[in-house]
Amino acid sequence: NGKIALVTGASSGIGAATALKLAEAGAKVGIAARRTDKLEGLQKEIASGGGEALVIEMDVVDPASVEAGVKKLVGAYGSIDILVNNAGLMPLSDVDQFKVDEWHRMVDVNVKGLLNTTAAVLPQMINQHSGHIFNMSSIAGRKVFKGLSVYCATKHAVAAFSDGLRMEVGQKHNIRVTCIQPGAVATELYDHITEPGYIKQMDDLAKQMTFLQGADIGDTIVFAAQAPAHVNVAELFVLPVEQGW
Ligand code: NJP
Repeated sequence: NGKIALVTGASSGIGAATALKLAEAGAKVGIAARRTDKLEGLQKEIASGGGEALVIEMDVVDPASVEAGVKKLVGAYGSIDILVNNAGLMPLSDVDQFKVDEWHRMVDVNVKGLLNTTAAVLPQMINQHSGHIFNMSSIAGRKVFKGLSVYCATKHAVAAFSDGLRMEVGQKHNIRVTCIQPGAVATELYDHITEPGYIKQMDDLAKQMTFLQGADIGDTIVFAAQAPAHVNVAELFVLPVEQGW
């Protein structure tokens, strides 16, 4: 309650649902993404529930865009208590299909984008001597799946970076770091797969189990954010029951 949050990739899926949940819990939320029409819709939805959100047009790949977005949020509300590094994409293909552009895009958004927002927000949290950073890794950050080599590499990188970040800023700067590792969540993530074989595989997976909803992840983020100040929920590994492990 009364916290200021920044959620990247807030225009759909997990990010949008998390922004809603944080706003319901009393945070003022900077909602960042490239599709501002979607963000404006979310802003209205949050306002209709009595909450407050600020639309921030942001391409996480572009450090200048990230800097400007963070400046806008701090200018409006004066601080940032929570950063949810959520923007990401997952186009599936096998390595021998050489979709090099897709590999680069995943590295740019899933890894470099997350580093850009972290670099832009961290000085503010260090000044405040408090903060909470949530990094969106994945079940693909613990295990490798066929068709997901590069995606898994990016999500392993996010998990590794989260552990390092926690070591380096946790005690020194009183900043909590939570690595989130969801299983299958029903979002637009699967709409960007271009390989027919993998489109079918994902459709089949959706028939085999009830996927999580974005709101399920949003609830766990609110849970970790509301933990007492001395508690760092370091990892959230959240799966559909039927996905098993
Ligand atoms: O997917 P989707 P999710 N700059 O497609 C944004 C991870 N995850 O909610 O810019 C800024 O609905 C894009 O916004 P826009 C996954 O890896 C998911 O499922 O307007 N933002 C949109 O809001 C990812 O890290 C599952 O196009 C950029 C958002 O990213 C996170 O959850 C399982 C951007 C993507 O929303 C959210 O994905 C798992 C850019 N350059 C992990 N590029 C799952 N769904 O099953 C994209 O383990 N975005």
